[in-house]
Formats: sequence, structure tokens, C-alpha cells
Amino acid sequence: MSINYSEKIPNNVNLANDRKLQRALEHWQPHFLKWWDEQGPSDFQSNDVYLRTAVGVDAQGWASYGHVKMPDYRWGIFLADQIPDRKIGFGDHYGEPVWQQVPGELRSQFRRIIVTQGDTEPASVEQQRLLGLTCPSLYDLRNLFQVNVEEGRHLWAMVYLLHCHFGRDGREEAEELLARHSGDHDNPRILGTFNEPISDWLSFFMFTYFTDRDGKFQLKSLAESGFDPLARTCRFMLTEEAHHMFVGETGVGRVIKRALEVMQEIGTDDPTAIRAQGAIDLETIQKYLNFWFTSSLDLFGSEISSNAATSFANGIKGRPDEDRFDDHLCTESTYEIDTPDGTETVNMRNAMNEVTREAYVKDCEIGVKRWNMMIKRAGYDRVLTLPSTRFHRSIGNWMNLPVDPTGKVITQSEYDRQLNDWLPTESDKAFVTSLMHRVTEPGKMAGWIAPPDRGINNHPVDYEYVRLN
Ligand code: BYC
Repeated sequence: MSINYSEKIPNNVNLANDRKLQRALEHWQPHFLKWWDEQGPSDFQSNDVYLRTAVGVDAQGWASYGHVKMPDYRWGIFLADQIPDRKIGFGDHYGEPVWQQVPGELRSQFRRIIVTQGDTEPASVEQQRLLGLTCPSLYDLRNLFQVNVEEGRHLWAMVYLLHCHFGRDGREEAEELLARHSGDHDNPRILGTFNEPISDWLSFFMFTYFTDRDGKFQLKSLAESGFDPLARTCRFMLTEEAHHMFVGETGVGRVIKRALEVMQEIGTDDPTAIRAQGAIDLETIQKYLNFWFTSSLDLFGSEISSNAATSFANGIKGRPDEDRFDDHLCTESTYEIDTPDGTETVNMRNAMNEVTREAYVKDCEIGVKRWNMMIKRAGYDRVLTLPSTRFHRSIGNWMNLPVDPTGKVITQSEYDRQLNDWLPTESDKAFVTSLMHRVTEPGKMAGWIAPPDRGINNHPVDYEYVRLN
């Protein structure tokens, strides 16, 4: 397949002027399309979907909207504009000019972090592969596919860096990004959460709220990087990421809204009665929240991490919004870390994962507050809460310890006995799955979710976001 990339891939990296890179990407492109065909959204590949496509990096008009078939989506390569004379903003190289090429001695560390970032993008598409079959509306189906194609574009973003800056190793890593698969027993995705199945839409909304938000914070950290092409790529990726979290926040909000409507209709908040009406009770929503929040907490790595310290020292990865801190060296400062043996004081550089995680938790709280406002306005006292960051952890200090959602250490037998009250059980999952039936009449919604307040790009909610015929 011979492709003229300067026409076929929208890009602002002057691809047409770099024949070698262009050829390398030409070689990878059919592999990507094969992966998309085999691992991307099942069905719907020949339907016209109303999608947003990045066509530049201008804040005013970076995207165009229109109906396209997903395999024809123009996965482009975009770096945010270069900031003239940008300096490294943290670590041992603080104040030095940023690097346009990867420093030789940092090559393997940069590669590892770019590969880890890149790996999550196709992983999420794989996790969501079958959701289209049970979409609650055409509006939601379109949002799913929007998220999917943009995660595909984020994969392109990382593959561009690998091809452009890491030679043969980078090209091999780019192939591996298509070879690992979410949940694959022999060749899984790198990070835990990206191997969890997303087989229902409540999980999809929780994932886009909580896990895409990890993406936001990791991208913000990488947007500070001393390696300028990585920083610029991540800055632009953040622009697209915002919509994914919007899908999550409004999605969960609409599930809650529907539960509240049913509670008011039937005059009870009894979960069994709510379920009998085909809505999802708040207790079940809390359990899904507990699962996806805690799984996403693990994505920040261990609270005390020498990897994080090295990344910070070397100018590879800063803190999200590095500007909000006064001290960008962090050689003398310390940080208090909560451990099962009490508070431990560690060098600030070793605590960078925790600093980022704490900023993430604060950001997660914003949506939860909004959801609780809805519940309160409907006249109920129930509140949804983020569980303690000690609860249900698989990485770090609190890994595999019997801790309840309030953060209290309990006995293993108490923990085992109560876990079914805190995390979705097989029967909860079976119930949620039982509600998942495809609704595709424009404007119609499945019975477990309220309609959105508005449509996409000024179109009404009943617009034909996906043409199924
Ligand atoms: N699962 O010192 P440690 C997104 C590994 S989401 C499995 O604790 P470190 C998106 C770790 O790799 C954002 N393994 O942590 C969202 C290391 O392995 P090696 C993705 C884990 O290294 C939705 C070892 O444990 N981007 O974009 O400081 C849809 C010890 O590591 C996990 C990034 O993550 C885990 N949860 O930091 C689509 C940014 N956690 O090297 C997309 C790039 C840790 O000893 N990644 N490990 O074999 C990083 O910056 C870092 O690798 C991490 C961990 C933050 C993940």
C-alpha cells in the first residue's frame, strides 16, 4: 500500500520533508489499520459516524466535525506549537534549554515512559471493543467511537516519537504496541487497569471519568518534560482528553439522574425496587466507583519510588502544573507518606508519584461533588464518596492489605466478609449487564440512563450521530 502521507495524515511536523520517517510510518500504518480492524470497535466500521478530527493545534479551531467511516478517520500527528527558548522547568537540568533530541544517556528511560504511555491508548480501545453492540443511544455510540478514534490518534502520537527519535528500537516498540493486547494471558498490556474488562457502559463511564483522568495527570507531567517533542505532543493530547472525561462525568451523572427519577416515581430508595424498574441503584453505582477509582490510583505507581525520583532528577517527567510549585529542584525538601507502619518522611523526589496522585484525587472529587448535588437537590441524603486511597490497592504501600473504604485496617476475615458490600459482585455485574440493550433510534435512550442536556457541536440530542443504514 503506497500512501502519500503528507496528504493522508494531517500533520504539523513536516512529514513530507523527512522521507525516511515517512517511509517508516508508511510501513507501520497498515499494521495499525489491521489492528484497528481486528481489535478496534466491533461492527460499525462501515457506518458513518459524526466525528471530530484534529486538523491543527490552533486553540480557536483545531478540530473539524463531520460524518466519516472509522477506518477512514485521518489519524494525524500534531505537536503543540514550540515555545521559543523554553527551559527545563525542574530537576538537575533546571534552567537549561529543553532538548529537541533525546540525550543518549536518557534514551532507555524516555523510551520506557513513552512506551508505557503509548501502550494505554490501544489498550483502552481493545477494552471497549464490544460496547457498541449495547449502546444506550446513538449519542453515546458516537461518543464511544470519538473516544476510540482519539485514543488511536494518541497511539499515533507516541509512535511518531518512537519512530522519529528512537531508530530501530523505536520501530520495534511501535510494533509491540500492536502486539500486546488488553487482558491477553501471554502478552497483556503493561499497566493493570488496562487489562480489566470494560463490558458494560457503567464501567465505560467510570473508566472515562477515573482512568482517563489518570491520563490527564500523566500527560500533564509529561507536558513538563525536558524532551520538547514529548512535551509538545502531550500538551496537544490534553486538548482531546478533556472530552473523554466529559463523557465520563456526564455519563455517570445521567445514570444517577435516571436512578433519582425512578426513586421519585416509585417513592422509595430501596435498591431492589429501583432495579425492578430497570435503573441502577446508587449503592451499585458506588461499588463501580470504588472499583475504578482504586484501580486508577494504582496507575500512579508506588508512593515511594526511585523510578519517579530518577525521572524527576533527569528532566524526564515533572509534576502536573510544575509552575504552581516554588521549589523545582526538590533536593532538600521532604514529603510525608502514609504507610501501614505510620507516617514516613521521604525525600520529595521519591514522593513524586504520590504528589501527582494527590492532585488527581482532588480533581476526582469535583465530579463527585456535582453528582452529590444532584442527589441532594432531588431530596435524598445519600452521598457518593471516593474511598480511602488505602483501600483495594494492588500497587504501593497498601498493596493487598485488608483496609475498609474509610481507610481503617481490619482483619482479613472481616475484609473478605464485607468485600461484596464494597465492590461489584458477580450478581451486580450480571444485573448491570442485563440492562445493556442496544438503543439506536435517534434521540431515544435506554431506560437506565437519562438523556444528555445537549447534543454534540450544537446538534440536537436526536441528531443522527451514527448512520446505521
Ligand atoms: N500496573 O516505581 P514504581 C492514559 C510498574 S493513562 C502494572 O511503582 P513508576 C489513558 C512500573 O512500570 C496514563 N505495573 O512506579 C487513560 C515499574 O515497572 P518496571 C498512562 C505498574 O515506575 C485512559 C514498577 O511497577 N501514562 O493515558 O514510578 C485511556 C515499579 O514502578 C503499575 C503513564 O502511565 C500498574 N498500575 O511509575 C487511554 C505515563 N504501576 O519499570 C489512555 C508513563 C507501576 O520496574 N508511565 N507499575 O518494569 C509512568 O510514568 C510510570 O511508568 C508509572 C509508574 C506512572 C506508570
